[in-house]
Amino acid sequence: MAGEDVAGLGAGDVLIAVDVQYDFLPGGALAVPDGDAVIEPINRLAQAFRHVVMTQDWHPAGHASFASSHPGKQSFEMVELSYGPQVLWPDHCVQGTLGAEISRDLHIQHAQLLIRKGYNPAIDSYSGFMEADRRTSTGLAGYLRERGFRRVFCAGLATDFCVAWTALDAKAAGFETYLIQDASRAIDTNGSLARALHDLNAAGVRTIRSEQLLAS
Ligand code: VGL
Ligand code: ZN
Repeated sequence: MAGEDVAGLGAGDVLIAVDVQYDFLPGGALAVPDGDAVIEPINRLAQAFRHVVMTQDWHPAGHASFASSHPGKQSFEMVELSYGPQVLWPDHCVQGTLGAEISRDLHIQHAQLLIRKGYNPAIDSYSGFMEADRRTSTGLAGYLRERGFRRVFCAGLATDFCVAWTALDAKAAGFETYLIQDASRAIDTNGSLARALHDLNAAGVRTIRSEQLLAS
């Protein structure tokens, strides 16, 4: 279904390409099913945006979100950390490793800012705006506000974690916010995708498709 058109893109709009990194792509440490399917649509979308920002999951070795940091625990289990429940992940996006690099197949030479997140050893950060303690800011909201953007469009990996949390925080920061579904792919563990879509909808983040932005 085409869906309704979203009013034409302009100077007040920014695309956030979330975590298109080798560890989330096929063969990576935390490969998102069909993850490489986001690359072509994001490349196409990026050409329609004057302004593009990227995020990069960027963990120190031994990060608190890694199952390997919790003896006896397995990936995708939950633990309780100081700030609340945390899903445990395979080691991924370790600073300086190939898996942490943004895919070279992403062609967005005009990207203007790269926000790294998850670098605090004890706190995860799915969102590009706010760490999982829900207090520590990355500075992204202030940056986008100072740039004068009004609408934020999110796409990338993974729909149900970093893309959703980034979109929810963009909306909470006062931006009109969209999640571009065909340019995103989900991990979908323990009902996480359904929950994320529910939360996005409840928060007033609009889920759209690339066609609604791109002239056919
Ligand atoms: C992500 C799990 C752990 C993501 C990052 O980019 O969605 N998911 N770290
Ligand atoms: Zn991570």
